[in-house]
Amino acid sequence: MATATQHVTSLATMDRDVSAWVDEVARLTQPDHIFWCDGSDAEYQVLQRELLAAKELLPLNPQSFPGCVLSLSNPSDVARVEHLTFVCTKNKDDAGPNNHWIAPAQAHVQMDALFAGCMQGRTLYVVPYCMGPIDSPFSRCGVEITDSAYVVLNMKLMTRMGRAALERIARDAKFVRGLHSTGDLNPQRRFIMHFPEELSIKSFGSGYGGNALLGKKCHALRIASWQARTEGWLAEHMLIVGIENPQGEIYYLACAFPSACGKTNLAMLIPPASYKGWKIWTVGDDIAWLHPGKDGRLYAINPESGYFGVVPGTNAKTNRNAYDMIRRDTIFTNVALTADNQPWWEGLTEGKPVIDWQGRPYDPANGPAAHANSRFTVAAKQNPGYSKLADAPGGVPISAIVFGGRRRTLAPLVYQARNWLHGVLVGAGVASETTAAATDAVGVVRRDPMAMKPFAGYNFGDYWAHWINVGAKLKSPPQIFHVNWFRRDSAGKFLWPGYGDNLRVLRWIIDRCKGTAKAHDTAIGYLPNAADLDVQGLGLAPGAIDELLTVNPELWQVEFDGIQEYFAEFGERVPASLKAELQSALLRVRTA
Ligand code: GTP
Ligand code: SPV
Ligand code: MN
Repeated sequence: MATATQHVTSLATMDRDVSAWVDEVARLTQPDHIFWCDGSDAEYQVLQRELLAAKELLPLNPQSFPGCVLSLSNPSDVARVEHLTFVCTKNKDDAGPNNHWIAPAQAHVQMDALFAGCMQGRTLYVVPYCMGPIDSPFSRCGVEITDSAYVVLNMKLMTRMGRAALERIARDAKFVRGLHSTGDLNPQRRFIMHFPEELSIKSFGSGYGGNALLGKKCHALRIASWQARTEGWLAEHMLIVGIENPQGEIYYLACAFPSACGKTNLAMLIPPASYKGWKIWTVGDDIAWLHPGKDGRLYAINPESGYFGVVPGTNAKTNRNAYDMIRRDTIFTNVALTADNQPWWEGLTEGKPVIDWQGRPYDPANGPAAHANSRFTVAAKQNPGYSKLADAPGGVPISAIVFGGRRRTLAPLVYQARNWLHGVLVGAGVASETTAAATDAVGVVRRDPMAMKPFAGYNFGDYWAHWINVGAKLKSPPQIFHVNWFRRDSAGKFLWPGYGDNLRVLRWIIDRCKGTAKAHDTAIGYLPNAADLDVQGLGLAPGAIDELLTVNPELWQVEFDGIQEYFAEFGERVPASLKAELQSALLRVRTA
């Protein structure tokens, strides 16, 4: 059990509102101990040792994976639970058809009944955190109260956590209140509720990822998107990457792809061997907060300071930087083990599993050795490509916004929107095959506007209107694109090699922003001609590039009809200009 009396006296008196809230929560949840987290490395080590001693964490091979540990979660608790996630606004329409909703008063009664006495015999951890660089005007703070030391360790890696955050909270006089308990991990008693009007979150019954690390999806997307609308900025499910060309110019891109659709990999891309002098700088891998700047450009900060990344598929060939980065001081969750206690997952080319992610002797009949949504948690600074501007208070200027999804058919490798409004339509029209990042069925195409279906904290109709308004404030708005790395041939094989070779597509995107790359106009936007993309040395199958760049107007008509039906669910809240843009898009495919 953690005892840290010196923390209690100093941190507990730093902000009266935080202390009062901690007292109130302690009265409700009745913990045996209260532990204020200072965010120090020493504290991290103490908590990790306690979890190892309690066998809640397993040690990994200290020679090959120093400082690394393994967490095996409850098998019923392995991903976000979208059907149990709610946005509780006073007015149901403000949450919109894109969210599950319960009236706030009822939600509080229901959640407080679950929280009553739930921390008896446990420690209540107070986790002050800052989303974004401590000294950035764009950053926003919160406090997570949790009874999970595993959550505390993750929050230490994922956010600026502890004393400095609490000092900022005392200055800001404002913070998001996030209350979390793992409860008894009974899926019948699991809910993640958001109260954007109160800047608060209550999460019970899960210890996993986005359900439990409340700074991430709950705060930095659902609550922040609501705050962003009232304050004139955008909180988005986007990576931020800087691409440096051999001339030393760096262009920053913000890319929104749905969960497990390639953000971390693109943010850490390794250029193909033929791309001498090109460098990639990672600013963020999952979330971007975007602000119109005084110069009329759009600026991005990454509110996080670590990565909670998908493990399967990571190897020395697909992502050398990620592969190297997670060999020390990393928390692995739900991977398998080799005979010599190294972590193992599907896609690794060396080693073999003997224990699976449920702690059983590995048997292929039980399915994959590592869970498909197994994750690494690691400090961003361990990334060899960590951007020098990742901590810049003002963020980085964005040249292009790129939407994408996982589509076996239809969406070409890349296309460019005509202008901001058309780009908003392209984003609102994103659809993608579902993945193991959430508990529902995998591989089903669903509408996922701006990759924000699970994360927008308010009505999508209002959200699209807000996107249009933000664009109107920009003298030099980013160009908007759409990509699809996941198009397949008739045998089900990916047509595009992906990973590092995606730089070939990003290069065209950057050159379009500079005005130096060619394109041709199609019914859905500007596409490169096959000759405009550098595919030298790829050894693509004959005809593959043509297939990757095909636009089939009949199929797109069906797609746009689907978007129209989807928009209808949002009724009057869909901006008239966006509906008109969709009508022009429909007309173009009908006459193509
Ligand atoms: P979240 O953390 O859930 O938001 O996911 P993400 O968008 O960061 O996805 P990530 O980069 O972790 O990739 C998810 C899966 O897609 C992994 O198994 C990757 O190996 C795989 N993947 C990533 N990029 C590509 C690509 O360009 N082509 C192919 N075929 N697979 C990819
Ligand atoms: C996602 O699902 O988009 C993630 C993982 O980034 S989680 O933090 O669990 O939401
Ligand atoms: Mn994500």
